[in-house]
Amino acid sequence: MKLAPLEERIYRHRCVEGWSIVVPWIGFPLSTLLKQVDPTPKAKYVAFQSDLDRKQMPLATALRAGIDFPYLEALRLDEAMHPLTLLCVGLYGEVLPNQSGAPVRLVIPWKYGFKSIKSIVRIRFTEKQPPTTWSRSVPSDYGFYCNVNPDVARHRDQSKEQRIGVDRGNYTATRLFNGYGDQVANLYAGLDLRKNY
Ligand SMILES: Nc1nc2c(c(=O)[nH]1)N[C@H]1C(S)=C(S)[C@@H](COP(=O)(O)O)O[C@H]1N2
Ligand SMILES: [Mo]
Repeated sequence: MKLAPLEERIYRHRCVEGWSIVVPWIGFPLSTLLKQVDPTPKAKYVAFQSDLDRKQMPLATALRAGIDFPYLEALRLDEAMHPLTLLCVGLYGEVLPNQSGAPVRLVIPWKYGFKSIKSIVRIRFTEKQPPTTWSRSVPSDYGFYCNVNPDVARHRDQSKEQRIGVDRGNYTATRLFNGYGDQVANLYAGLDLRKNY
């Protein structure tokens, strides 16, 4: 937390299950941390791992939860360095509570919520695309990128969403890149977003 001044960032959060919310997060750009490390040119991706404490988390098994643990996520290096990608330590003016991902989590507002990995204990640079929990578990639904995209259905239609506490049974149209396209679309120039979902 001493690396940079803490900022409040008000972002839309879109879960792949069809709900959305606006959250005032607190943190600083992930790039601030990554720039301290000076990776070699071989570093193409950044891999993240969540805490797994079997004593405190006895139900964190593939049998009980349907996914493998520890929870893993990853970004391409340019996505990780993007100024919108937040290393987050708080929300609503408070320190992150455990269930929201204490002590530190990611917030990547143009991707489905599950990319915003919570309770990070390990960050690595890699040369090859790292495995991620959901793409390993259900590859037909979850690719590596998982950018919010109303035109690519997954286990459910993704063209609309319910804003918690606002839509009350109605729906709001989902926007490509969760509405952050003017800032991030250039990261994916030339990439077929249907194939690279
Ligand atoms: N370690 C870990 N990170 C995680 C998850 C998880 O199960 N474990 N769930 C993801 C999903 S599906 C979403 S929508 C967001 C939810 O963040 P919240 O709990 O702050 O609402 O966290 C993401 N990060
Ligand atoms: Mo989610």
